[in-house]
Amino acid sequence: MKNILIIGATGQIGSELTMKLRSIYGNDHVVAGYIAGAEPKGELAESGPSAICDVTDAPAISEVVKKYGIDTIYNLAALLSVVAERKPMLAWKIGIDGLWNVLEVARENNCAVFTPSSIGSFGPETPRDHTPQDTIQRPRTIYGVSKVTTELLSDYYHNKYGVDTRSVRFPGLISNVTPPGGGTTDYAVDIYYSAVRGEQFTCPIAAGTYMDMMYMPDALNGAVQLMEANPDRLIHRNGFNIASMSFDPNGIYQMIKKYVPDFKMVYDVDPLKQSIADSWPNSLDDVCARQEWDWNPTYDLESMTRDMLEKLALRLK
Ligand code: AKB
Repeated sequence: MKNILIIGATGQIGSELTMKLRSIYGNDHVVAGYIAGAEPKGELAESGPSAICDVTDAPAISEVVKKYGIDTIYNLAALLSVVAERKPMLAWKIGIDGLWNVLEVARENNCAVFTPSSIGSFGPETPRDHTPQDTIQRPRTIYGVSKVTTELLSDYYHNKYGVDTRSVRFPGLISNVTPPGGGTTDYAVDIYYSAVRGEQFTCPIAAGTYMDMMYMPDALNGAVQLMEANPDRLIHRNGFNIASMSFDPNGIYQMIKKYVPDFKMVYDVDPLKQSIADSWPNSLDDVCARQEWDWNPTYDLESMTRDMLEKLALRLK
């Protein structure tokens, strides 16, 4: 049985991933790591162990790993793209100094490590459509620079020290549980809240801007499936392109309108978000993930929209 530590367990991905991992490996085997001020609440707090575990504090990570006999770390601590652009040094401190801490503790304690990369690891010189697995990565954002570094440093620890590092390049993640904070793709979550509340949505991204997106259940399955994958089949490690849908603001708006006919959207483009979105690919080619570890997402825009509207309507009632 695995013993897992999630760093960033109360964030957008962590809050759902912790519960999923507990349902697979047992509640007592999954420790929710959090920072002061972001304590787990409700089911997350009650269903299993939790511990203060700041990614910038190497001794604290080491202590938790030893105390719980951890063999696998999901390192989810990061600032998203827009907020990182406003606080570049903090983004680096959390994303890269933090990653060094995690990788060193993993090396000393023989842990496997999952650290997400992103579509943000690509830049304007990258082929925009069906972006290949191995291609130009010259991002213009600090978020992207830190994600490319994450991939390289994780590969370095695997090649040099044999640490079992693995990662995926997540697209914009859409979930009805914990909202994202400070990402370029957040509009694709916020739009559902407006639709369910009966409010007009003001879109910060221009029509015609395509980005890869994914429903959270597929993203969580991908992370767990990759960490369970047979290492002999892995040609790549950090990080795999994964994809399930690509749309622009009008595409998601029209899909929501099919179920909420009175829904209205206007545009008020945010220059920072737009410039980031313009530097990212339209859609990734995920053939390597499909071949090397059987990646196979289940949601498309329509099935995700039906589920988001249903779940949010129940929660916001
Ligand atoms: C962001 O928009 O910053 C993230 C991402 C695509 O990595 N959701």
